[in-house]
Amino acid sequence: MMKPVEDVFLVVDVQYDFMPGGALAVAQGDEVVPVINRLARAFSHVVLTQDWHPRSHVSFAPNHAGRAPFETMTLPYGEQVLWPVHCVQDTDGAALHRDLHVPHARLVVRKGHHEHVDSYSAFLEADRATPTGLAGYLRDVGAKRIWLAGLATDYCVAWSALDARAAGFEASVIEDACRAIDLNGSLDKAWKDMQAAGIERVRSEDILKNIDRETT
Ligand code: VGL
Ligand code: ZN
Repeated sequence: MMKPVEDVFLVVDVQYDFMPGGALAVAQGDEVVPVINRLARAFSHVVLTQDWHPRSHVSFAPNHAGRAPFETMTLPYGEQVLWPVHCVQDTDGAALHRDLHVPHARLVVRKGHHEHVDSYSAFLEADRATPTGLAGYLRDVGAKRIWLAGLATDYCVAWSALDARAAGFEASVIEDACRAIDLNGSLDKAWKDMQAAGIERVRSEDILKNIDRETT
């Protein structure tokens, strides 16, 4: 058997709807793309995620009469932010950015596909009970530390990092390879929660200083 690769780079939701001009635009979201491309060359094992909702998805504000985007609503599994319609399955907005170049990515995890449950996390849906299968996959391949980047820092990246820790992995978030939505203090809260969970906060140069010399 091949020696397991213990470090896995998890690239979260680098999709057009989260880019400037997209349906749920994250400010400067496009700036993560070249940083992630450089980082990806430092990792032999890369996993991508894609937010991937049916048009009838419970997280979409227009699917609730009288509700507006960015309001919150109580659902059977808890509080849910209502978002603009975004990342609808098989639409251009759900596609990965064409300048994302990670040819060696092994797995794309699509999440948020259940009509009645959202999933910020790449590991566990918002009911906090339904697994995506990613934890099992990562355990199976011998992963120990998950390095995270992408969009958005305070939602899908943070929830994925917290769930990586909860599943028993070490986790490091590469802050300059992420951008945030920052809704009602969500970014501050996300960093506090991540710090409390023992998630490491790093910068891309700390990873790249050892590698770029060899690969560029
Ligand atoms: C995300 C809100 C709704 C994200 C996805 O990728 O952070 N945020 N769906
Ligand atoms: Zn979504």
